[in-house]
Amino acid sequence: MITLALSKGRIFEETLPLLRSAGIEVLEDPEKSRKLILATNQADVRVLVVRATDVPTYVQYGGADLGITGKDMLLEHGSDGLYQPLDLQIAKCRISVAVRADFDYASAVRQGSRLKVATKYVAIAREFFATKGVHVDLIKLYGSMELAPLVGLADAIVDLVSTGNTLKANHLVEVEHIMDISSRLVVNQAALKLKQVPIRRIIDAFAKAIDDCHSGSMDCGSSPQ
Ligand code: PRT
Ligand code: MG
Repeated sequence: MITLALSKGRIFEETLPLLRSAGIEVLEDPEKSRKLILATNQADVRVLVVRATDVPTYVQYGGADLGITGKDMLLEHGSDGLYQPLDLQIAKCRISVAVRADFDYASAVRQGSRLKVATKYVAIAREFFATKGVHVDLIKLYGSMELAPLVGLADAIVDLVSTGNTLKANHLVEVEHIMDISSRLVVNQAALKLKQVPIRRIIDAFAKAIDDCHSGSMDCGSSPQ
């Protein structure tokens, strides 16, 4: 049995065409079903539905053989013991610093002010501001970061941006582009040794599907950005 860990939402949606090109069809829609283990048309392949933040953990400890997770998750939660053979180039976005449109970020940085920064990405934010030599107080949040500057909880946020519509709707502006993010295929090292043939087959099929997407010979849906 080969077990693949996926999160619901954009990663699941954007993984379906890759699975299809590997000959794998997921038999149930995780948005409609309450099942957390989904069967596929291949008797020896199943999909686990887990929280995006938990995908690396499932694969690290062998609860799943493979998983698909954002680079943001790997940087924030670590990637020890994970083999990362492919950048799948799906669920693309960027991680940025944003502030209220009326906050003068450049002069706050120039003056060496201490910034209050709210984020779910504490490790990424700490590293970014340390490299820049900006002193920050980091406030850990678990969602809706965009709210923090609006109510005075923080001067700035570090969050994912794809279309920019969420920032715009909340009168925030992007002031730093920290890095580009996309999703990665991660593989449990022991599983790769024990189930080399079927896992390699999936990796190769995904690699071919990414090439086909880029050459335009396959319709891969629309990925933002
Ligand atoms: O939503 P939930 O709390 O259940 O889980 P999650 O937010 O951890 O997961 P999910 O499924 O939302 O995101 C999973 C992965 O998708 C992330 O780890 C990223 O690698 C990737 N991804 C790509 C994104 C986005 N684009 C994205 N735009 N994840 C989140 N967003 C959010 C962003 O945080 C912001 O709130 O969308 C909003 C901004 O979108 P725009 O289009 O308005 O700019
Ligand atoms: Mg989300």
